[in-house]
Amino acid sequence: MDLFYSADHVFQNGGAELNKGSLVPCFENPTRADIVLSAVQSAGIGTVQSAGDHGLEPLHRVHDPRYLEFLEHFWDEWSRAGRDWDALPAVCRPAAGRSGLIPTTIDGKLGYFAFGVDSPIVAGTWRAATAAVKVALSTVASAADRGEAAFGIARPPGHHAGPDYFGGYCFLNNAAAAAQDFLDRGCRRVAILDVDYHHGNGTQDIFYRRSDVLFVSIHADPRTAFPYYWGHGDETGAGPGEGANLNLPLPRGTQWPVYSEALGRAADRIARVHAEALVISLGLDTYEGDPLSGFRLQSEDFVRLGQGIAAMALPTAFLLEGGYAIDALGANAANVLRGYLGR
Ligand code: OKP
Ligand code: ZN
Repeated sequence: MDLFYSADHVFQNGGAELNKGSLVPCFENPTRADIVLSAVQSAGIGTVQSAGDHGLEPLHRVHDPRYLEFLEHFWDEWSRAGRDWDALPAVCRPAAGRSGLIPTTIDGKLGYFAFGVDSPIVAGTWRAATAAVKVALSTVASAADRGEAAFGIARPPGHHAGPDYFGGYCFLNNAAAAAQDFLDRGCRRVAILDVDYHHGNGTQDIFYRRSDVLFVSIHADPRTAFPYYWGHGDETGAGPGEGANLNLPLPRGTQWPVYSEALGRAADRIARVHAEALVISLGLDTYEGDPLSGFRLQSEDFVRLGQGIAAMALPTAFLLEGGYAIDALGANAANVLRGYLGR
């Protein structure tokens, strides 16, 4: 299996985030990708390659140009305002607020494009986030060319980033760019299966009105878990996308037997729409030891997850999303891939 990595992920290195009302070191930090890199290397799953440059065209097809413009140039503007510290928005534009009129001051812009205050923008955010997209597109190129699976160690994660917003540690939606790239390479329909503990609200929003991308997500019930305001079972898509969105929320404390039923329902739906390629938003924060989450999957369950995904029998781009139990993160990632490969 081809594995892709970019050393530029280290440039997303925020200092602190708000957790339970106080500032704590960022859970989403550079250690994560390096732990996963060394675990998959020592498990002998495949050779790790540096992400290549495939252009960023698919990114422009899933995000609003004004948002990309903002994110690319934000740090210059922030610096010109005399600030050399991490940028955390103090406000977020509410759904009922006026949209379409972007404020002209830096603080107004920052809140306009944010849906949460948990994701510091730093000097290297654009560099790291675009590197993660390059990882995603390299992963798709391998999966599409070889008709197999490939794994991208994408960091920062992407599934909470929407058409024009960041939050939940996500800035650019790696999985959405990957799905778009499969389409641009000739697939008629692509499925995204998001197995992160948290609902992939950004991915859902990007494809909500489209029928060419099926979005399926297994996640914690949003009544009890971030991102709280998306992810219920009655969000089924809209307009031409009606029926192309499947949310499978599960209760806190969920263990493998219940999880695996949801995985079966996901597999059925993916088979029924005749998807020609699969993107896996591979969050590993469903692990019982995860410090942010509340499911109780064991390390061996990730082997079963990989087996279940292999049974879908599609060219597959696995992309890392969340997972914060640093001690087990590498083993859990390797277990998914081992299960997939039948080892
Ligand atoms: C990102 B991914 C903790 C509060 C929650 C957001 C969680 C983002 C999860 N400070 N912060 O889906 O793993
Ligand atoms: Zn998560």
